Amino acid sequence: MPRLVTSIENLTNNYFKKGFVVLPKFLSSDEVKLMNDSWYKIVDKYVDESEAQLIRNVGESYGKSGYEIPQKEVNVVYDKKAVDEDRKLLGSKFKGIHTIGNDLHNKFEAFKNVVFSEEVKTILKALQIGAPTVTTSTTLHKWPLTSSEVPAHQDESFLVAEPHGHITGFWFSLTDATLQNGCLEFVPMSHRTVPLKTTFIFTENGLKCIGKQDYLSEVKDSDFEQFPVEKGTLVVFNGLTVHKSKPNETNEPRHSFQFLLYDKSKAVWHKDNYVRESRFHKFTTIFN
Ligand SMILES: O=C(O)CCC(=O)C(=O)O
Repeated sequence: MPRLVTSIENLTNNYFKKGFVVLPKFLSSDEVKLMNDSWYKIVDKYVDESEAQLIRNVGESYGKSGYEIPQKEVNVVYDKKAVDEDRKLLGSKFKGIHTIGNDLHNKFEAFKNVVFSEEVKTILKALQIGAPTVTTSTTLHKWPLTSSEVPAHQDESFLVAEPHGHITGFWFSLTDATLQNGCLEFVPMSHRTVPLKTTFIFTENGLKCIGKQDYLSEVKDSDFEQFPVEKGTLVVFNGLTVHKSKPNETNEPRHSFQFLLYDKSKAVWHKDNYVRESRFHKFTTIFN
């Protein structure tokens, strides 16, 4: 069972004031191990060794990019440095994976048990999220040599529910996340101070930028605070909080799991979102 080892007051104060809260020791070592074993088995069973289906940060030459509507039971996005010009994987099918998803919360016990746990429900109630509806759940991996940065962003740019302000992310470290391997970095209070100026919706030509192109140009490097955490830590953050993570500069991989939800009692999911329901991917409301 996950554990909440902080007071509700500390939880809500940090989340509402700073836009995020760090909750150490939320998962036990056994739970972390089950989740790590689970994504490994998922890749082993579902992922084709021959070529990368989806590639992140890709140039025109690959034709396809990570920004396609996922069409498989399990969708894996590779880092660009993990594939050659012909989309062939340069190493094993594990190394160089950026994300595995996007529906782990519905399909695989190790993730389901955490997403629908009583402790997560306690947090959602404390944050007054009336109808928390999970839209996507993925593991994210930073492998040595292939990982690149996750650039500064607000999740609400890519997950659009209107009115804005009703998206929350739950991020779990499945290894220690350190200053050297790409821990999370946040701009404190940015959920209040940095207005959402850009959203991306999905068209037949890929993602279309709505609003300002010079996305987050006013945010400076020095505005970010780094949050190294031990494995098993949960970080809960507001969808408007600006965050990023650097590449992994070590010889060991960094793994994490995250799920993102919107409050269906207060906002409506945009029909042209990149993340959408399909026969492979269902949104699930945690309180029913
Ligand atoms: O795990 C990371 O490094 C970044 C995660 C992130 O940006 C997100 O969950 O929105």
